Amino acid sequence: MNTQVGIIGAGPAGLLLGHLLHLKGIDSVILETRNKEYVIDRVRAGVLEQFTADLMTQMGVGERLHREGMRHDGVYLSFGGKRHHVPLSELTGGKAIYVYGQNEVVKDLMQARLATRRPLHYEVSNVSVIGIDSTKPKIRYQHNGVDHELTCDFIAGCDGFHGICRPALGDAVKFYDRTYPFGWLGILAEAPPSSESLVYTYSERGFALFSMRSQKITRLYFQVPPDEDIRKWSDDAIWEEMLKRMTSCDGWKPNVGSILNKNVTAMRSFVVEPMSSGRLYLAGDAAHIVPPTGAKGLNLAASDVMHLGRAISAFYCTGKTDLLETYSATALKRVWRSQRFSWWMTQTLHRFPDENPFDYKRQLADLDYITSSTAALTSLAENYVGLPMDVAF
Ligand code: RFL
Ligand code: PHB
Repeated sequence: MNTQVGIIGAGPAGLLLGHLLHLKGIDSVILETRNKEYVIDRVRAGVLEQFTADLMTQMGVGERLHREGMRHDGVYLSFGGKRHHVPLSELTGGKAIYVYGQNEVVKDLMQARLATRRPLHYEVSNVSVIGIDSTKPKIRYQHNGVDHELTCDFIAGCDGFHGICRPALGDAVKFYDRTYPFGWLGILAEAPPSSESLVYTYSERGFALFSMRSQKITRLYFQVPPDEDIRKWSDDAIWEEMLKRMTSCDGWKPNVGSILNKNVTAMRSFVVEPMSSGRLYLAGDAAHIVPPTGAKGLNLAASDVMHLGRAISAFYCTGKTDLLETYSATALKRVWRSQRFSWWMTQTLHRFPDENPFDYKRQLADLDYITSSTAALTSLAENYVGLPMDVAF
């Protein structure tokens, strides 16, 4: 079996890349270890940058995003019991964020893939890559109990943080990482959002975040120890803690409702450099992880694949490899900027177990400065909606 681009992983990165290549008439095969329902049901990202929304629109997969997604022109930072509004659009020349679940993004992209009739195989196993330094690298895998070998011109490693592609880069790569001494306990609740904007709260009891998925569903998180056992938290205890952290002096608090889903996510920052070796190119979480505080992970996956799609398409149009050669450096520039922002949001809004009263006061002073300086607020806003980048593929 042959294809032009073998794509490993059918999360947002793999599906977006497959569609970008399709729009350029380039053939691909997408391989995914999980089943379709699992990939759709995973509760993950909720916030798309302006760039990601524009990319989806220009790729022709943004129709439902614009119909059902929620455009947010602002966000709140809450500390010392008070909510402070950050007018994102006013500070960034009209840009915004879009609250649209990763589940919905994935559904739209699966639908688009199906319509192209190009291959997307779920529940594959024993995936491995071989010959990445040759011009015909191969992917070996099993599907429905049968062994397959797929010969490709290029392989895209879109298989997330625990995939097999990053280890296949070999020994010449370098890792940069940091783990955090906390995780997030996240819930989906059947409760109409009580605020039109997201609320990031820094309280003495630790970080909490109010977000949403629709007019009926609220998404909430709070900081817990990294290895917290979710079974320790009854629904009542979760709401009690959520309300203690989030209720502000003006009486604002989230609406309480039945909890549909709850889990704990560990937090880390991670980057591999370079993001490619031979004809294997990584994109998305396979190459980097950001703590979710800045809402950047899926957005970085989107910017990676736009660059990779453009580089591969330039190769087929002109035979030139220059964009492929600079892919890693180009992608990493945005990755590091998003790492910086996500780290900064995380360390500003969380309580650290080893902090002392000085650190707590310093964090409050940081938040006080940000919310009282137009320069600082503008910097926050331009990073949060996504640093400027043109959609070009
Ligand atoms: P994914 O989504 O992990 O998809 C990788 C896919 O590869 C499959 N796979 C394999 N397939 C074939 N062969 C193998 N050997 C394979 N090994 C693995 C996996 O089954 C999977 O389907 O990576 P991708 O596509 O790079 O997408 C990245 C995003 O999923 C991730 O960055 C975001 O979810 C991060 N994130 C957020 N990002 C945002 O931009 N905005 C947000 O608001 C936001 N909030 C979040 C988040 C992540 C969170 N968690 C749970 C980590 C909130 C949370 C709580
Ligand atoms: C979410 O809605 O899941 C969400 C929102 C903002 C974040 C992280 C996650 O920073």
